[in-house]
Amino acid sequence: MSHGKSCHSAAIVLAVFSIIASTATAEHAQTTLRYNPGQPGHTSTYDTYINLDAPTVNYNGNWYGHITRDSDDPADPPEKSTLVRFDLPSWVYDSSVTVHNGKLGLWVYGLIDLDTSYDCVNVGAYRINPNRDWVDSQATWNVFKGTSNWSTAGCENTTWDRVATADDTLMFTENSAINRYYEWTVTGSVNAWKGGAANRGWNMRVPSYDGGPEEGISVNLTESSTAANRPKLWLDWTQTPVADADGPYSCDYVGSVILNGGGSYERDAGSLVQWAWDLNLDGNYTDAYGVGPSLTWDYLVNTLGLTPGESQPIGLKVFDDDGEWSTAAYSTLYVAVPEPTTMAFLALGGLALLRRR
Ligand SMILES: [Ca+2]
Ligand SMILES: [Ca+2]
Ligand SMILES: [Ca+2]
Ligand SMILES: [Ca+2]
Repeated sequence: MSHGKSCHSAAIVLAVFSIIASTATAEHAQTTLRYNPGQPGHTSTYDTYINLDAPTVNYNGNWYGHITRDSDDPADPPEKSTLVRFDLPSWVYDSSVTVHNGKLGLWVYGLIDLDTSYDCVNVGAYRINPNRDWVDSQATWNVFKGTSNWSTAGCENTTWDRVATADDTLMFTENSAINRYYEWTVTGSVNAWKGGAANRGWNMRVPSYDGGPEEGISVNLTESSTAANRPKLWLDWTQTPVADADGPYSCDYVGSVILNGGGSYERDAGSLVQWAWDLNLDGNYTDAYGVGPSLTWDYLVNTLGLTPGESQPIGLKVFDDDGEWSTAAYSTLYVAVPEPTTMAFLALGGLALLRRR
């Protein structure tokens, strides 16, 4: 029975495919995109610090920023906060791209009054609200641009200026090493922007500390002459692959046809690991597997139920080493009719042979 044989081989292929798929998902090859000002891949970074003690002064143009607190009362604002934003290229927003991990890196060159074993400050990355289109050369403790005031000075209003909960918070103590990058995990914010919220970057602020005199950290900003020490954003991302079903195809009566998925490709690092075909277009991509499967007329007609004499749509989806499927690509497959056409063709051929004699 050809039916039984076909179903059996399909089941084996499916089992093998399951093993390949789970292995690929575990490896999850990803691409890392790094934004370093002045380095390849960088577009634009904007930053400045703002200062409670000088609420109308804009500090853009300085190579440094401060992130401090000097009030024990958690209801009070911090002393100095640093605003930072990175423009992202348009492809990051494409639905084919998934950002798995985003890290904001700031080069810490100094600790401010962290000099006893009791001293500690927490520094968090708080996403700034979409309606706060702050301008680096204008923002101060009082305004986010021009004469537009923050709802609460210092970008402190958790309804209108920034989110209430940090993407990530790092603790600094007297033992924290300086002259190195510290990285805040900011995947949530990057995905919020991918989801449609306008990107206004982060307010880097101290939500809490051990108390006492002003404490905090000092960081290099975009104006730093050392490009390697400027703010950076690392994104680990994957992109779905692209299927190409090629064709159109034609299968002779009791012959076979070889499909060609070789034009399909992976868009990020890594490779394709499976090609899955839907030949009766019932939405199940389980009719054939592989980049170039060979299919018999008998399988197409008697197992899949394709109608001889018609050109029918077929679909291909490809699966990559990141564990992601492409969207479907389509082509057409013509399956030849059995006897009448074939017999007529043979008869005509025979006639032509006869006439040549
Ligand atoms: Ca700046
Ligand atoms: Ca991929
Ligand atoms: Ca990949
Ligand atoms: Ca199918």
